[in-house]
Amino acid sequence: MFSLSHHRLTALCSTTFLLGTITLAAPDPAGMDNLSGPVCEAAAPAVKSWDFQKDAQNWAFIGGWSYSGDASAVWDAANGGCLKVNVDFSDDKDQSWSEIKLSDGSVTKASPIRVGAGISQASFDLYYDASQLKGDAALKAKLYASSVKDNVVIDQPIDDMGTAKAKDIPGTTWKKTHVRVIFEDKVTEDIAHLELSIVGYLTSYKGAICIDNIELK
Ligand SMILES: [Ca+2]
Repeated sequence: MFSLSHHRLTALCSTTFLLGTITLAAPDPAGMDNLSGPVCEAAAPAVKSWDFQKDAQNWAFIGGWSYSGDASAVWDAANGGCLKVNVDFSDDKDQSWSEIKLSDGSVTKASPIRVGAGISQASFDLYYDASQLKGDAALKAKLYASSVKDNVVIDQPIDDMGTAKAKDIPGTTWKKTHVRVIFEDKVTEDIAHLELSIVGYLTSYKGAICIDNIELK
């Protein structure tokens, strides 16, 4: 069930909910909540999302770790608007963790991400040129966040970007993968700083990658 796309899962939730209302002999609100709750968890609304429809939404390259190339993050009209990250791992192709840090500069202590009931997962779409990932080379990622209380509330490496199941972009060497990670600990403190890092693993990838539909929920 968890390999279904978001839309399929949403549809499944509606169906299950309807079946529940039909088959319950004596429906009571509490029982129906129990039926719909766990199944529909993945369809819960995002606490915060970025769809890059019109601009880069304050995301920018803020620095690297074991990364010696240049990088930039700019808005691009492709894919209904996305964040295009120009990377150059060519001098770091022997590194197993070469990191490009991206951050939404509008997230600060003065204007934090209000987590409400909490954040327990993150997801985003990644578009990349598969012809540049040969042999052992891979792209990985990391999510990092600190709270308004100066605690590190997310420090989550993402080793598997789902590239084995990535979809081809017809007529190109590009692929798209949907990355989703569930945190071990729910984030319950408002976020004052958020980073999404793109990590090169034994890769000399040089050029663009695109990120879209970042979601925290
Ligand atoms: Ca978009």
